[in-house]
Amino acid sequence: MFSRILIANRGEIALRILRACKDMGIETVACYSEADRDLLHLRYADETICIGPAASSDSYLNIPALIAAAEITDVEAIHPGYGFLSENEHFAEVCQSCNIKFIGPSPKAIAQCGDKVAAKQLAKLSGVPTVPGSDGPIEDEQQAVQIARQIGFPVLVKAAAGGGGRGMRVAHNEPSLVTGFHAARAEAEKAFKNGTVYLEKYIEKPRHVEIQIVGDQHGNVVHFGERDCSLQRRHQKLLEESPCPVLDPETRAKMGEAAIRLAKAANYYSAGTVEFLLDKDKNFYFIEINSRIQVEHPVTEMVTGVDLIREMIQIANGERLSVRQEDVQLRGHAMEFRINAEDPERGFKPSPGKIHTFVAPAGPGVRWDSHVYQGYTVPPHYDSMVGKLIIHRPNRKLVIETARRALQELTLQGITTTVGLFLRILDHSDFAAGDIDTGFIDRYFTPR
Ligand code: MV4
Repeated sequence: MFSRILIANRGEIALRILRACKDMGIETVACYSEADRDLLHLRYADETICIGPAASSDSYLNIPALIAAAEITDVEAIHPGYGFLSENEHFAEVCQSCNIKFIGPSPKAIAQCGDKVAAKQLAKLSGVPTVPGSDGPIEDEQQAVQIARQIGFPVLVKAAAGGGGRGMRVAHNEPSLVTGFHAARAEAEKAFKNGTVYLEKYIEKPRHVEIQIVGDQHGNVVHFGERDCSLQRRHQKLLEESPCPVLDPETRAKMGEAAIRLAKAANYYSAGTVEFLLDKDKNFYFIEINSRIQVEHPVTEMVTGVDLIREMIQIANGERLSVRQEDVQLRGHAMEFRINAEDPERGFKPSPGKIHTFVAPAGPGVRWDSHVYQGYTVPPHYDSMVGKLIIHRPNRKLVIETARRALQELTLQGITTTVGLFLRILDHSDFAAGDIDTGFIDRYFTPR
């Protein structure tokens, strides 16, 4: 096993990775920006090293600084966490060429997942259902209109390099498609330096259901069930749960097998997520594949009992998956609440600042993944998530009860958070019934 790992991230995920390393007897090196000297995991790490100024581009995204830190501290591997460089094929390649193990998939698999047109083509080849649309990039507006006539409106123009909903345009008729095609292409070119777009039939009010997979370097791939991530606002997930409240065992098995076929076709190893849209008639369609550990991985850990970060580390070291598919059992129900330093009453405006009073929630069925402590100041430079509350109970109704209690226990004074919003969501009858889709938050919880 590795004797020393560099954690190339910050906040709760850096602490989560450190905890897995400690459990495994692996030494840790924590790197930090000048704005992050007070991060909790720095206190637990075997060594710490500053990698640059506050701006992410100068620190957590600075490949030469990270490689220098890895060389100076003599680590054997780097865990990238999520965000930052986690899905950067170039970084994975640089690590490889410097003889440092990148704890994630191969550079080639990262590249294939990052190109949504390529990923969709591979899905189709693997017999995974995809959304009807253009089989490849759209070159001009005439082609867009021609395909839209075949599949019927509404349609969605999507960026091949897309993420976070950028470079996406819905069109309900031909004039809006022509406008949307050019707008999506310009936005994608600006955001990703890649203006490639493709077209899909627009699925209305879908649920976002994703399958967690893990593969090893010996060709084995296992799925760990699904997460329903339909509760989002502007492509930011707020709450995730497993299992999906409306998924039957047959559809789950079909989605899991589809995800595994795709992962095998991509020679995928490490943790990954295959995203699907689920329509009102329970049809599922592949949309994209994420080649990283995700924020919401704990809900899967709770229902399966598998430590996904530990699996990633073992697999990067060349070991086999610790479980076979038949060993994976889904037990009970789990939900994750993303606690953000944001004000839902003011358009989710970030609310950084000092946490002068802090009490963590605890008790049966409660997991609190967070780097904050009393006296900690949330810096303004990064993501506003201050913690994840994960509830695991025998069924969904009990999860909702325990979540209400834990959210009431959680005390974070000095900053404004999304805690109050979650208490209102838990009291909504549609949410209680599991009747949610990607438009739920905008319909009921966006002021005015
Ligand atoms: C879609 C869709 C409807 N039809 N594709 C949004 C971001 C990207 N991951 C894919 N997204 C969507 N793709 C088709 N063909 C609706 C969305 C979508 C969405 C998906 C998941 C969660 C929230 C969403 C909010 C708006 C749109």
